[in-house]
Amino acid sequence: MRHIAASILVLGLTACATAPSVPAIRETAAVAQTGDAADDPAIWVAPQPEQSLVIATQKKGGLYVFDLAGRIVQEAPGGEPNNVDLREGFAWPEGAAPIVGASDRTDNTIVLWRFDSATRRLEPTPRARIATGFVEVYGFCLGQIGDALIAIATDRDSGEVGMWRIAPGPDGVPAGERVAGYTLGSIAEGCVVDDDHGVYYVAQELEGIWRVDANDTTGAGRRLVDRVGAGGNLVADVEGLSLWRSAEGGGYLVASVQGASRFAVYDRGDANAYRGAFRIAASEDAGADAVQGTDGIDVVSAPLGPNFPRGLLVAQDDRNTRPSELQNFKYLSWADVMLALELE
Ligand SMILES: [Ca+2]
Ligand SMILES: [Ca+2]
Ligand SMILES: [Ca+2]
Repeated sequence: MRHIAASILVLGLTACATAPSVPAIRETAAVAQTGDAADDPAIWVAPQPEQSLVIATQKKGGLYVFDLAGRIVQEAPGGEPNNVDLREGFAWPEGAAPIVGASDRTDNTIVLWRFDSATRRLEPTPRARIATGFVEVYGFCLGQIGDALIAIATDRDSGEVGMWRIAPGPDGVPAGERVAGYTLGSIAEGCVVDDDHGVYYVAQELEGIWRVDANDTTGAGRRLVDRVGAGGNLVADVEGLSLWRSAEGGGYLVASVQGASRFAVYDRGDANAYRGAFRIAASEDAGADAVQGTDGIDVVSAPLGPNFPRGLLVAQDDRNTRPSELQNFKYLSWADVMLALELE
């Protein structure tokens, strides 16, 4: 959601004066749909890291799969998948393999696909659709809490948050049982599950970032990590959330701050201390333009070859320029973020 309120713009410009810029490494191919169409990425880390892939939504018509060079290696048209996430090791009838999920606005379901690690292909036909009961399903993320695979989805207007436990049904088809739900009261989208800490984060776009215990079925114990406006470091809209995970539960929470075209970074630990914010500049070879008005993001800490020695961050770019093209995603080296924000 985009608000062009003068006060927000002024706030954003003031606040981002202090945010250092980190150059993109490259950009993906553009999506084939006009307007605001690219939305949210999920990174699949391959056993051979340089073969890793980025699965991303084109929210008017399907999924794209990009390689680390930014080339389209697969398209899976269908539906209106808004946010996407994945987890390894789902018990498919054929054996353990990654599960990919998305929030589909055509029928307000959680849609689930099998990903084949061996062929590096997403099975284009979904294996299951789980009805959310929402008026308009919006945000989506997956998590593994102990033995339980969980899916979290949000409703666009009410900010309702629902949690489903996902498990293979008797026929091997993934089935979902709703296990928690509550309403934030206004638009909420981005979310991410911290499997190791047993919590998840959800972005209420106009308010801030909430941290919620995965066992808190009513959301009553949720804590505001950071807020929009006075007393906070955020500017509306707060969009995608992701985690850069290091050993023993360390690392960082990253938030896409659309209203200021910047990314806020917090410690992943219990206190979620604010570590600063950065912007994404054009790549040094000028092959990729800077990021404006960012939406969904994903980040991994696994080394993915010489360009991404401390991991990869993928960010949607609202305006893909130089040359002027339809929307796409930018790739960033997390090592450059660590340098810019003096992390570790
Ligand atoms: Ca979005
Ligand atoms: Ca741009
Ligand atoms: Ca470009």
